[in-house]
Amino acid sequence: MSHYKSNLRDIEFNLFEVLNRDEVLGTGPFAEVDGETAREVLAEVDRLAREDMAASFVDADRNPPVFDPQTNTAPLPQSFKDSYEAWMDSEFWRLQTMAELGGTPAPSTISWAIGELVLGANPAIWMYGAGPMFAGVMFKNGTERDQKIAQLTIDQGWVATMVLTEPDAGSDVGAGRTKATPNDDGTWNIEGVKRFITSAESDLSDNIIHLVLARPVGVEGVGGPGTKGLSLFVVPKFHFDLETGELGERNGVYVTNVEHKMGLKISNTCELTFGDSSVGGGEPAVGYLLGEVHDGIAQMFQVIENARMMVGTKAIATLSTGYLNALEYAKERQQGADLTQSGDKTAPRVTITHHPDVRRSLMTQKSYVEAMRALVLYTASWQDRVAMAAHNGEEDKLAEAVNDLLLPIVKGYGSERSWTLLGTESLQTFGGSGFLQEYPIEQYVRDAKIDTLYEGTTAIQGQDFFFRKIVKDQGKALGHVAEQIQAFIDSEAGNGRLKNERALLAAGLDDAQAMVGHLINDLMSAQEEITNIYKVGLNTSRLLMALGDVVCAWLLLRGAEVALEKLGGPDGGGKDKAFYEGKVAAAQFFAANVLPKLAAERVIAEATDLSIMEIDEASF
Ligand code: ST9
Ligand code: FAD
Repeated sequence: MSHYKSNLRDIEFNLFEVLNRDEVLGTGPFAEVDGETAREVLAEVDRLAREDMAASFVDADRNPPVFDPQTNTAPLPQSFKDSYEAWMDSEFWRLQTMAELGGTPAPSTISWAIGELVLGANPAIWMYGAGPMFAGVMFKNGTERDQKIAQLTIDQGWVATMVLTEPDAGSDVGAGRTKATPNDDGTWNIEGVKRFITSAESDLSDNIIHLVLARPVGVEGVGGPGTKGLSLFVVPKFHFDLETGELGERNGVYVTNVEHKMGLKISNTCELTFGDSSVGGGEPAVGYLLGEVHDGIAQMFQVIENARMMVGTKAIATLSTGYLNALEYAKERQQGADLTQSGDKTAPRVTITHHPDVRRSLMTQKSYVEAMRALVLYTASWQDRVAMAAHNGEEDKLAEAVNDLLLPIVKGYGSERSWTLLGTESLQTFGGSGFLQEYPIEQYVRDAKIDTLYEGTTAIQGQDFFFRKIVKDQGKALGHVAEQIQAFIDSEAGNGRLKNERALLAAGLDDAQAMVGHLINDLMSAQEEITNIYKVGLNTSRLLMALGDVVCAWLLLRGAEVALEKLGGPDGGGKDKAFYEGKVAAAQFFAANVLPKLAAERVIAEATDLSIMEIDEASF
């Protein structure tokens, strides 16, 4: 039986009962994907994920690819290749592919619902399979030449990569030293060493397209310091005929190492060497400037935004299957007597679901998972709005800004909460058995840790959230979301059943807004006393987590409102009665157990001083 336990019912609850996606499906840019089609696709991807894609999850971890320094290759095990093929052959990736490139675009909400299923079953499949999405970035930003490369990438099934990181340029991408020198024929020679590049080598496709940030040299007006001096180059593993895609000579970009990792081992993480005469055949690494414009970091951020959404969704998908595995175990494992009979040594043994602390743990997992699934799909609903406006030749600035605001919550909050809860609650539910490879949780914990690290660590997400998404945006997007939350607080949502929860939400929102205000004051005071900016830096991650809790609580309560309506309907929720009661219980639990903690976070933020910045390093 497969490791992967999906929750299609809750995905559909969000899509169709809360976010009313039937209103957008089959319309405008999504004309080809109506509600019925979307439901059928979700059901089929769910099956594929649980069966074919999940099938190689364990084998791929126990028999990871091995780097061969003689050939600079790292082939993948057949079991994983079978799972990958099952996904690619299904062609459902066309729902995330531009129409101009042969795709059938679905709303982002549907795409990320599909994403959850694939990422929960076997995350590396989504990553190796992202070629068509990368092609979209090449197509949108590219010249006619780049657009042909984009089409070939899809038609030939080529894997693609995002290449930013260097040994001395991780979070600080602008410190990158890889350089690009122009050739007479308009191409560029790339030289340098990149580190930690996902999917940079495999035997899944006969070519690999690298999107590489490098600094142009010898060209006036470009290539200055920092991220703004970087340009984006398309660098193939093999040269090819632009019209037919037929492969030609080897290009001088070689994988020179594959990392040994804690988890997610099937996803090759590579050192990538460009244009080194002592590596491979010593060829130059020839690249094409994307779009023939030097706008690298902005172009790369189109990829990064998608990848940050992907990482958050991956983390949350893993927590979801972690919780459902833990729940199944807890329903079967018998241990101890019911607490009310603990004095009676002959009392019958009960399943551990009878123990209050196990119930607390299970409901903690359930409420966070459902909150964060709602967060992913709510965020995606803003992306739907962006796409619908674009289809009408318009820009929806508010939708763009709210999506931007929510992305670091999806990525930073989603990955931190998921990874932590997988260890402290999901694994813990299994007792000692959780530590064994017999159950999938230990692999989940290892595979999910990376989510707090790549695509910008949590610290970077916190800074992005405060400085860019709140301060630079002048609080517009945050103000809009806060207004929506306030309107819910002021409403009669839940018909009296959610009164206490709305009060808790009001207090949580007040605490989080006070933290924002306090950080802004600290930031302003830095104009007089520059070291006060440290006080901001000491609290940006805290703020990200606090606002994540508030948004999640609100989304859970909105779901509870819908569930209460169903329960109050003529059939009392019908066959879904237990499901809807679970929705209400999770929202109430989250409000009661998570929101009160924000008062303490606020006190800590408001009391922040500079003492830890002033203490000598030797005293750490
Ligand atoms: C990695 C990969 O870790 C891990 C998994 C790979 C799996 C790959 C496959 C799956 C992905 C599929 C994707 C397919 C693509 C699909 C697309 C579909 C459409 N938002 O603040 P400044 C820009 S990869 C937008 O001064 P610094 C902006 O242009 C490695 N743009 O920054 C800005 O200019 P302006 C990941 C943003 O101080 C300019 O940058 N590595 C944003 O120079 C400069 O901004 C990282 O993530 C934003 N949020 O540099 C690095 N932020 O202001 C983490 C910046 O004029 N480090 N821009 O608009 C950071 O993010 C740093 O904060 C920094 C700082 C590098 C941005
Ligand atoms: P550092 O930047 O050295 O950070 C170390 C610590 O310092 C972190 O805790 C960080 O939060 C903190 N820190 C650093 N700067 C600041 C700051 N200014 N303020 C506060 N705290 C700070 N990169 C790619 O380009 N493409 C890929 O496909 C890719 N895939 C990856 C796959 C894996 C498995 C791994 C491990 C990494 C991958 N990366 C990839 C690189 C990844 O994005 C970086 O590891 C990440 O951005 C962090 O950089 P770093 O490891 O150099 O850590």
